[in-house]
Amino acid sequence: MDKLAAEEIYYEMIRGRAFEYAAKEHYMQGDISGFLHLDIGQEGLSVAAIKAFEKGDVFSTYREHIMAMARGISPKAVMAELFGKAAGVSEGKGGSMHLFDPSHFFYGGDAIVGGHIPNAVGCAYARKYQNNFDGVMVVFGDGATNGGAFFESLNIAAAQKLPLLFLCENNRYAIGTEITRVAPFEKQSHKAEPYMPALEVDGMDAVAVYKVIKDAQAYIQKGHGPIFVEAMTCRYEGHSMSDANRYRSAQEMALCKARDPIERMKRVLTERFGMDEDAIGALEAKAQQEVDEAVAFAAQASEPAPEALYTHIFVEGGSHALS
Ligand SMILES: Cc1ncc(C[n+]2csc(CCOP(=O)(O)OP(=O)(O)O)c2C)c(N)n1
Ligand SMILES: [Mg+2]
Repeated sequence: MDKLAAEEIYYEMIRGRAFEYAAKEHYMQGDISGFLHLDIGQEGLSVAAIKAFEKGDVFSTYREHIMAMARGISPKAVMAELFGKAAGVSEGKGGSMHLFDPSHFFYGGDAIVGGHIPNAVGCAYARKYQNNFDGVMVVFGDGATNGGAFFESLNIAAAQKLPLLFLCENNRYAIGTEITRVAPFEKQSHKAEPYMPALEVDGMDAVAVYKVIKDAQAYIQKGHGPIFVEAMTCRYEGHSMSDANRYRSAQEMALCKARDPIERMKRVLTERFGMDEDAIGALEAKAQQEVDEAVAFAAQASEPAPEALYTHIFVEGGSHALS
């Protein structure tokens, strides 16, 4: 990774964390309703994976604000979506879990755990049919790997040699359920091993994530078929805003935070690329300003018009094949 990429990734990580704290605050103030799942602690994984997967299509879970922004969707459009405003990326009708923008080849956000994995398989099938091997990346949690759709997807992706990158964000919890209570092993990559190459990476290390995803995309682009990457990570907050996070001890949380991805990336910038504290401070100020502007934008934006209730329900005219 060169200095430019490292700086960009660090910037988007700190902007992501500031964004998530702002979303939390505005949720508590009642500006945001519905569900809200924060990605604090997992920023390095979200940003580096998306930046590394340069071309191609992305399908994600509901913990996707930072990934959507890393794909190029503006913080204003994401925050406005959280506020339920018409200027939101899904026109205010999707909310936090359904950030959807085909112009950025970013197809959500899905509220159904693992429900988006078969959708990504379908997209990968279409891309192969179109002779396009940039690939599809599908991001899901450790909990999602216990569902039937996940295994069916591994099977068909391998049988059809589809250009599909499975990225498992293993934060060891599905809401309050610790992974070994519902799976026979900690590493979910074991489930993929019979079907395809399965790699592991430290999800708290953005530089390592960037490299492994670049390599995985190169593998797909050669037409070898699917590949699986498991990134071990840690979320700092509760599962969603209604989870007080009481099932993890203070000691477990301290161990998590000792691996903080932002502090780690900051050390890459200072020690490897010689950036000084002033330059880093300027990035932090800029990130906070961008988030403040996104909140101000979302707060003053208009609600969707009542007629919007009747659109985006059925396919309206024309072909909706992937472009
Ligand atoms: C099919 C389905 N079952 C259950 C739920 C309720 N639910 C929402 S999130 C979640 C946990 C998923 O955990 P994981 O896949 O590890 O993702 P994480 O939240 O840790 O990122 C559950 C069980 C759901 N949304 N969909
Ligand atoms: Mg999980």
